Amino acid sequence: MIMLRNRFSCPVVLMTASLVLGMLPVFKQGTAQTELARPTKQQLEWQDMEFGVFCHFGINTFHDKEWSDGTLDPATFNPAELDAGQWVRAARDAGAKYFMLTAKHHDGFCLWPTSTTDYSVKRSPWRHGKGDVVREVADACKKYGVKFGVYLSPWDRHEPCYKDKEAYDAFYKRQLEELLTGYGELVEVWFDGAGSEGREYDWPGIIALVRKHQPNAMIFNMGEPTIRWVGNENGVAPYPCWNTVRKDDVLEFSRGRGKADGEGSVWLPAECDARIRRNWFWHSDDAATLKSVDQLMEMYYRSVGHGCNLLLNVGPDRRGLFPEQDVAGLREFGAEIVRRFSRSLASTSGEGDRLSVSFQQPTWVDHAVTMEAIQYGERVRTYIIEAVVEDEWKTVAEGTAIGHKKIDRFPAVQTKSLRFRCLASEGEPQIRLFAVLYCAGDGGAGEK
Ligand code: FUL
Repeated sequence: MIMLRNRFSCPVVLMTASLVLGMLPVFKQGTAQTELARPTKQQLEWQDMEFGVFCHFGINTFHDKEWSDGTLDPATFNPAELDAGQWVRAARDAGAKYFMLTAKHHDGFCLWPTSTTDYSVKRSPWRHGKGDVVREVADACKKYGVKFGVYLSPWDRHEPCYKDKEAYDAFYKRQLEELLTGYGELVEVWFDGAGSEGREYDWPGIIALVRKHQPNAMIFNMGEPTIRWVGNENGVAPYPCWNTVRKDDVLEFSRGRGKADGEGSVWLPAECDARIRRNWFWHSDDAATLKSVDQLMEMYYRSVGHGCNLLLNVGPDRRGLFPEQDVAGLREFGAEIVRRFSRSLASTSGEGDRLSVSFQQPTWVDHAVTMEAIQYGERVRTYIIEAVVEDEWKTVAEGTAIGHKKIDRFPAVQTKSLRFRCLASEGEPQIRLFAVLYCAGDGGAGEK
């Protein structure tokens, strides 16, 4: 360990081979003077998870469909080998910290034995009509230490009362309440806007239920959201992807509009949803579309690496299992994240606009991971990362937003010193982590 001082006389500890993932330094500086928007404790915890697995499963799985109209026969739902443990283990082994299940998609078919409709697992041959997929996934998540959340489509193409706004609002809230009260702690509730264009639901009533039964759950994108949709389904966040939005914009993100500019008063971090294959639900003919580890890593750089959460979908097949090749793909992806990011060459943290790390010997470096202590707001507005090359400071990366995390990759340099310099900020920068790494093998070409 080497002790240094930055220009604010904060002691800086250099930990060789310290962990970037997992063992983050706890940052304890508490001198915020500005009135920037700040995350809640729940948002902070949610952002720290970074990576989750989305799971689209239901009646569509048995018909090679993405959207069905609510008329498919429940008798066709029969995932005879269903093993939720296999799904959740695959997610956990890839490093996912949360698991989101489609309890009901737009077709209205419920994966739990709801009392609200018989268009559910109750009328299927699976486990003789006595099964509950939501329960099995919730239990598996508990067993494997992965947080659990549900997707409940507001748009319902089966339910006859859908055309009667009041009746359907009451119906939907009963469904939601069953999920909110029956399956332990939920990390997130996904309200999908698709199909609901122009339709108003009883959002005050819906949100009140979430707050009452699951006060810690994140609310995705509708009603009174606490997290927002990133605006595409490719697992890619634009850069910069600021965490704050203006009050008037909070509901615009579900309409594919909305602008996050760093000046807003509402903390509303983004989640990037994406598919490991071409489709959300499993299809018999799309195995060849499984994304490669390189494609998934690109996604990772542009989601987690831009300070957002990545929610990567895997669809269980008709057996009720994640297909073996998807499990292998997830495993490879997780292993590559660990290979590139689990060990930094040097790292530091602290307050102020300059942080440095040094080596005794010239060392190859091609990545930097920088995190703000966002409990104090998103302060950094412009920064550069420099390395000493041939006795001169040379800029190797530059950016605007950092927020929860920014991953910078750059052509490898051999250097004895690197520094982070904040060129513009709102208040004093509070840096939770500045780590440098050598990941050779990623192409080393910097952000494409
Ligand atoms: C969209 C839906 O229409 C897709 O089927 C999928 O569920 C995706 C996550 O959200 O809005």
